[in-house]
Amino acid sequence: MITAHIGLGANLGNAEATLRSAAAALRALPRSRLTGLSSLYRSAPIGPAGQGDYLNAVACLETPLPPHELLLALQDIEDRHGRLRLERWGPRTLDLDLLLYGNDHISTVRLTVPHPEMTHRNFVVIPLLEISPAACLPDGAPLAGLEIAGDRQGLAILRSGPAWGD
Ligand code: ROI
Repeated sequence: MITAHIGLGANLGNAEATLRSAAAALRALPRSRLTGLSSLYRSAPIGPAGQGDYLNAVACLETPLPPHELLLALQDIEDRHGRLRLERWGPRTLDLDLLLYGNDHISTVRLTVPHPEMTHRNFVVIPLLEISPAACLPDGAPLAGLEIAGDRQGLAILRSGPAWGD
């Protein structure tokens, strides 16, 4: 089993309903176990202006799936939520990013892990640390030591706690 961290993001349609449904789909992945789900965050958009705020969360998954199989499973969940791939950096119905896959470094045409932008994005690092405070990059650097880990600018908790129950 490997511990994988997955970033969830949405800013089109009913983003909260989409992320709830995506979390349920992650829970249902074969032979895998969802062991952590961060609070649901609202975040200011990074990228082109004019798009709405995002909702973001991070999930922790224990899985035997090899990285490219996990990637296909994530893309399948994106597709089932009507992901439109219109423009790079543009708005999306659902974005599932493989952030960390154990301590692996993966660099292929299809997949780069750790996710190349993750260490610059508070909407990834802060939710990830909420569920995995001791998480490290493959080189051993603790995520908690990153400057972005202390930068909550543009980030707010919309639903706190486990599984967003009310
Ligand atoms: N901005 C925020 N706040 N959250 C995201 O998930 C997100 N995803 C993206 C881009 C367009 C880079 N901006 C984002 O893919």
